[in-house]
Amino acid sequence: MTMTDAQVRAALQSLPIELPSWGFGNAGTRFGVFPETGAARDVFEKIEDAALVHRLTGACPTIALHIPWDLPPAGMDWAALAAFAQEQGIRLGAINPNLFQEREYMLGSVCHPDPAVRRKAAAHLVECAEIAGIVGSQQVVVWLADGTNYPGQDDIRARRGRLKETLAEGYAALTPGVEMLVEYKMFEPGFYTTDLPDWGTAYTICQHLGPQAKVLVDTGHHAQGTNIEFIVATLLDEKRLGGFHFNDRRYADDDLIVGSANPFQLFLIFHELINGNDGRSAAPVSYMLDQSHSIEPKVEAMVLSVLNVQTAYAKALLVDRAALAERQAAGDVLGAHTILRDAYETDVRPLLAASREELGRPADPLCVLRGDAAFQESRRTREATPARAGGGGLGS
Ligand code: AFD
Ligand code: MN
Ligand code: MN
Repeated sequence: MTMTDAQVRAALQSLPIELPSWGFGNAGTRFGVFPETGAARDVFEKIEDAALVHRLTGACPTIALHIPWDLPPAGMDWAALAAFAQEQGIRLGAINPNLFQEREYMLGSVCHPDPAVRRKAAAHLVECAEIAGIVGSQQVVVWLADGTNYPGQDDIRARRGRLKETLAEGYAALTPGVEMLVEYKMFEPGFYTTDLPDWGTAYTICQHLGPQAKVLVDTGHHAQGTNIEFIVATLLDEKRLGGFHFNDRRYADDDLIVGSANPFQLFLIFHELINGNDGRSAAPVSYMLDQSHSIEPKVEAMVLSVLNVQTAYAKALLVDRAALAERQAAGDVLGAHTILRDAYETDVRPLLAASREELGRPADPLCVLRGDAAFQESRRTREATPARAGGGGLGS
């Protein structure tokens, strides 16, 4: 017995997918930036582009901000920027501190051997917690570039002690109900150690911090071949899964369009999110994109990413869970496996199109965007006009 199309559409329409402000700007790779005509240049244009993706898909009501890249310009307060976002039809989402770009952070931020640098990092975490409280964000997402490049460079356990102590200062500043999502990453820019390299270290740090701390799973942050859906099931079981930064990868943290390289893994992740919840919808955690589009048209890449997430989710909703449980209990290895495969092989595009039309959105948002002369004109107009002030630093 599987869910009806109407039930699947309702579940799809209840899965908000947060967009990353930094995915709309010209970021590129460490080998160069290939600027896109009309790409967002300031926080206002990032909000405008995210709102366009939401209008086209009906699935993206919030935009994650990166501080200081997305600070309101001088003279504008957070309430005014939040109001600008509301006028565009979306809201401000997760707040992402930047503890990796300033000169002082060369040897780390919260784990740095110099207490003065740790104090600077702690102050930034507190600032971001306060911003989240002001704009009504539900999450502060902490990713650290902290690590070392050589054996002996620093004391591994001492760094862990600094990590706990300094993160706790940011955690203490959280508004009740706001979560600190602790994001791990196997390596980069640290190539000998990373102070938060895997789900286990992130989980234990969350235990030290408290109940408002949960683990953020970035799908590009694992060793080749890691069973990410197993990590998801485990963290769900421990009630410490905070959410996702979705992207896809071939080799490392490639930040490619989610579902573009390994759509089956994305389906299996959603299968565990449904299995670990009520069997009829994915667990209520944060679903965010975290991608960097260096050669892809940015708005189009975001729309395709949203569609890929929804495709995987719709297929996972179609798994016949009763039959699966029965085959599993019977030890029918391939019978159980085939039930998952059947759901995965289902063409859900008609169902997704119907869901979008039910929301008054285009059945094929990519086709609409590609053919939208007004959108292309808006890119040229942007190019011909000065950016509004706002934000600062690389990636802004
Ligand atoms: C980089 C990091 C990490 C972080 C993101 C936004 O690898 O994924 O979440 O920047 O700060 O991709
Ligand atoms: Mn991330
Ligand atoms: Mn990353």
